[in-house]
Amino acid sequence: MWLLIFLFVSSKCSPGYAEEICLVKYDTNSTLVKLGVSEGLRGEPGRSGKRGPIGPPGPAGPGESDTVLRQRYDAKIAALEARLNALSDPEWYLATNGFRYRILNRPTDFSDAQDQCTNAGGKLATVGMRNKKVKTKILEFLFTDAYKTGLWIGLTDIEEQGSWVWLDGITADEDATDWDEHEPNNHEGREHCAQIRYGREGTYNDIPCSSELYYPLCERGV
Ligand SMILES: [Ca+2]
Repeated sequence: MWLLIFLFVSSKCSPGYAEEICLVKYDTNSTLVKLGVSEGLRGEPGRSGKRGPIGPPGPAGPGESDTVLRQRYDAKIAALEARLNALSDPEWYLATNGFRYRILNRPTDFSDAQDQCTNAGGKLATVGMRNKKVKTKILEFLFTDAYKTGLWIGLTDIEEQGSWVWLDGITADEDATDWDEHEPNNHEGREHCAQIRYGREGTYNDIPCSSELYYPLCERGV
């Protein structure tokens, strides 16, 4: 009997309610009545919930160190300062050694070249001439073929033949001074002032101080 009931219920309920359990009972006439099922069909998925709170910060990544960042900002600040200085004082070139340089436009002799630089607020170049890297940059920027006869710089052996001294009082070490090949040669015994010739990579030549062909290369502090 129970087996028959089971088979009957299964055959009535199973087609539409494959996953559910049918609830049944007998009525007073011993007829099997289906009451329903314990669960309905599965509904549509509900809407997404609200976004959760922001989580705590993660660990520090492999970024640049403070030192590197500081160097980068220092370099940017220096570049900006240089641009501002150039804008505020466009006649003078600000070199990497912190001094300013300018070639004056009138060729003259050594003595007058000194006076011209003084009148312009500087002196014949000395400090920047002792550093080849600095000198190279200065000449790359300023020494055009408009001055191709050459430039006066602040170096002489006027006081004592063969003893070259910069105008700021520093003795020029012969080995460390950037003389051109075979110079200083004191040609005809008359060459006691130093010049830079055009197209000679910034090297020095001694020349008569009275020559009026050269342009003053002036230098002044910031
Ligand atoms: Ca010479």
